[in-house]
Amino acid sequence: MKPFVERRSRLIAAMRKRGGGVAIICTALEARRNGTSTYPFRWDSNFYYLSGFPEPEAALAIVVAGERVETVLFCREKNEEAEIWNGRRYGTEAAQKEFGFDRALPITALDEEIPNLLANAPAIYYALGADAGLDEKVRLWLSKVGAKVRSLVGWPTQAFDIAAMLSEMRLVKDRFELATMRRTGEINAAAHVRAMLATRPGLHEYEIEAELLHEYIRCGARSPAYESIVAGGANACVLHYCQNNAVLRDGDLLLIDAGCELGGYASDITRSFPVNGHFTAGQRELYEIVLAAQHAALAAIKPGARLMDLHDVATRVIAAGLIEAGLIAGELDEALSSASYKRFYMHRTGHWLGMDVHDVGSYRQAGEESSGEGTPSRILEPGMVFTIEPGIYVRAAPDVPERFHDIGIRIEDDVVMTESGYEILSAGVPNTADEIEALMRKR
Ligand SMILES: [Mn+2]
Repeated sequence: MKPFVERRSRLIAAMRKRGGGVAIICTALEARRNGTSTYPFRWDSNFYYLSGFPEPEAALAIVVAGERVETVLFCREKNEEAEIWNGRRYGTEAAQKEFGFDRALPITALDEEIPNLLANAPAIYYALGADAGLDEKVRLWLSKVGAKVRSLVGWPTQAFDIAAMLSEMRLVKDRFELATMRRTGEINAAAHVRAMLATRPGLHEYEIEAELLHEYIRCGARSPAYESIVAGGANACVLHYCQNNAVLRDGDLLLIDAGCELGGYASDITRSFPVNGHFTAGQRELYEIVLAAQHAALAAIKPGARLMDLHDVATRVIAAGLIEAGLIAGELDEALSSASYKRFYMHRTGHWLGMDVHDVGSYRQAGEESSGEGTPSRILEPGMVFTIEPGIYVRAAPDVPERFHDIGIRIEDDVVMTESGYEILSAGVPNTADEIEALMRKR
């Protein structure tokens, strides 16, 4: 309960700075899969970040009026019949106590109660434009307040985007979040090791995917954080490949980009390794470039560095490597300014990581104007978690040496910025070519 109460206090302080008002945060809707089946329920990240409340059909209201603060949870009521069929519910009474809210009300009272809370409030805080259903609800709630205006009830004249406010909070992880993310990273690393040990020619990509899922679930991370990419050979050159149904071939590389979710936090690791346990000369040549790019990006992490600096140094190493390998022509500076390397390295080197795999948080440094050289990138601060994932993707083509055909390599690790440097959350899985071959010899 403690981290959630702490986060609510920080949000309350931020609302007070803006003159107070009422914040409304709803959890996710259950999504129908087909027939009478639903997708496994996953709460809304912002709602869970503030409440810790795991059930569907719930919302949170926070009222800040001067010194007065009230937190109200709306949730499902106890219902014996429903609980016999679909499982236990907290109900309002237990939820209020266990999750530390001032009040808990039935979710069925939401449309009636929110207008009462909004009456005389100077501002409303919600995720502006994020969901058509919520936008319509807000319109409805406000119109109900408006109907009372003749009886001298004031209505909110300002709206603040609570998603933007929470993004900034969520970008810097607290110690509870970091503890969870360390464990998520450990489990994911173990799963990638398991996948390497299980790989051999003739298996299907999905058989390796099953190894990942086995390890995740066995360790209590009940769901992948995103669709796993298990891509052999040329499939690795499809950045978001997820069919995972091809047969693994002797002599090919296998690229796995997969992560589990634990306690609402994502891990995100990519490894590229030989199906038969031995890199070919061409594979190793490109692998060493990508690894050097990752090391260069890691070395660039220091107080005052910007996220984009890591991309710039990684890109420099990759472009130089591509020239050396004969994949692109010309001088390094020319390759960088013309972006000719983008034929083989077309994505960014990293993204924020947290409750969402591509986590919230602005990539721009607030208060700095664009210099014309592009937008000033975010300065790294302790507690920010991000991935470093350079790659090289070479599809077969007449102008490409055959030893590089259909090779896709990405090396991705998860990093948290600390006061003195950084900590790698995904260190439990080998990432040099020699370490990978050594591990795979144990098969
Ligand atoms: Mn990633």
